[in-house]
Amino acid sequence: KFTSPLEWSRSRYQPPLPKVLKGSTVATEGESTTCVEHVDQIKKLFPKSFGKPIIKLTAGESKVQKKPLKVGIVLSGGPAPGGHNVIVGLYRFLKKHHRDSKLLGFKGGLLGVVKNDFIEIDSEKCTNSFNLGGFHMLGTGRDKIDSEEKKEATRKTAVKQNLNGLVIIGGDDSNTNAAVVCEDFLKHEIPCQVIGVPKTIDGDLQNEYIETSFGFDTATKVYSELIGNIMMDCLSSRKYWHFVRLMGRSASHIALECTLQTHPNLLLVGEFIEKRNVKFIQIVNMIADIICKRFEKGNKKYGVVIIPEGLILFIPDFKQLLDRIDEMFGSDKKKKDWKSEDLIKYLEEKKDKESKVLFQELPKGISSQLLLTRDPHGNVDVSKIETGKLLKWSVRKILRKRARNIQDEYSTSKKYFNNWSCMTHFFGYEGRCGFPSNFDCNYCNALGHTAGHLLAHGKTGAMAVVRNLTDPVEKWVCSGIPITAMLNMEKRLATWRPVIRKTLVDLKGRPYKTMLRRSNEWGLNDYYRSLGPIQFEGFNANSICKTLMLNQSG
Ligand code: FBP
Repeated sequence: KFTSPLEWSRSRYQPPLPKVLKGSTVATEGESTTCVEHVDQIKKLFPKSFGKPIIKLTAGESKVQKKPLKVGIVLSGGPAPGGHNVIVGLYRFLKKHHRDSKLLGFKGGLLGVVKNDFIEIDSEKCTNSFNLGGFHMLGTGRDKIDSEEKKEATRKTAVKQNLNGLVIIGGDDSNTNAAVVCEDFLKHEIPCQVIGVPKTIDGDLQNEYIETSFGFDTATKVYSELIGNIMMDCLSSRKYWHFVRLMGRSASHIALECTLQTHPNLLLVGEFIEKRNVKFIQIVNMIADIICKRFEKGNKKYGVVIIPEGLILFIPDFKQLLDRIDEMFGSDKKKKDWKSEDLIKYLEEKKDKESKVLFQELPKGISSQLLLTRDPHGNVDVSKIETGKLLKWSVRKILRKRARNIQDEYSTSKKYFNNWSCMTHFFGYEGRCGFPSNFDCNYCNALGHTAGHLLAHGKTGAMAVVRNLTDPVEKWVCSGIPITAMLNMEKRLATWRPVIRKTLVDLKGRPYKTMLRRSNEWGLNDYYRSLGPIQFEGFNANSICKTLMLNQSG
């Protein structure tokens, strides 16, 4: 059952519950909601669920009938530490609500719901996965319920299983899908409520209602440990630069959090690059400058650069190229195997000389990665694009050019620039299934219970939300927020679709400004910080990521 002593010992950890969730609750309706933007379109697409009020849970005498509930749960999208605790939290709530309640776990993401493929969750499964990483109890997937056939199959599953509720644990795209399924159930009068749960290590599912998504805290702790280890190696061997690319799709939240934790020499922030319209060659020069400065001022041949996974989406020249690729994909939706020659022809047709030159100058490996098809939600598969390697290749070219301009054959700079050594790393999948931190264990357990309370109160189309997360768990506030309140229209694969708006790094926000204030001294000095592994006991066991602390302070 348990593969290591630590798994066994973690499974015994008992997350404290917020006071409000300990007994029976009252669900009060607050102010009604609208959406983030494009009100008319969203209203039209979600006529039944648009504009519902916020639901606040408070402790009190519940008027809810104690009848058994049959609920389905599904994990959707990329794994994030803590997912199992949402399932266990919900299971424990349901059993407490009525001992004949049942929880079905649909397998392999939303496709499991479409195919009516599930397991029944029991107390043994819960004990074996409580406080442990991974999504393997059910598996996950990136399928969407978008076509009429899939919607019909989903309705059939809900009716066949006699489900009172369906809980969808996912990121922005999966929760958008939860809103779509809810609307479809309401339209067809299927008596199955739909509740979403905010998951993603990326940290971009945060907004005026959601303080953070679960998984971000643990994933950034795992990456920070690895970065700290690399930094200590830097200080020891003093001969390599390390380019560390960190997961997080488009937003740079993960990279920013790990920078605040470990103090690398340079962080590239996608959102800044977009705002200032910084071209690719300028980024390369920026990195080369710091490499030269560290060598010339401190004889330092080493350093650490943090690169967000989605950087490429923000670089204006690459953005233009990627938009062209999307346009090309959209021009023939059936074609799957697009080749470099197709793109070059397309760019010639569009008279886009700049994108053509950029594409042709790229190393072969990278250009073919740009042509990989998009995920079912229309997202560029940035985890497969090796931006770190592209930057290493480009920086080396620039440094050699700089070396050629140094006349003195005996110059130490000339020798160093010609022989500059760099290692590239990609930390992504390493962080998605780690042992959840105490914070994520507690948060996910509370989210599971909150989802249960919302279902028991007959609510639908809401996301389970837990707030005041920097306070002691006892004081956390739990509610349900209509998912439609977070929607807007966005262009994906050349088509406008309703989606939850992702929150990118706010360049006026505290986390970014804190990093900016220190960036010069971190650049030239070695103020590296080594965090070590996640701690589950002792004074640091309940530490919370800096992004959340800074966002909530003041
Ligand atoms: P979610 O948004 O579904 O949580 O996924 C996040 C993520 O881990 C991204 O950071 C990454 O770009 C992507 O998943 C990788 O996807 P895949 O698992 O399909 O390779």
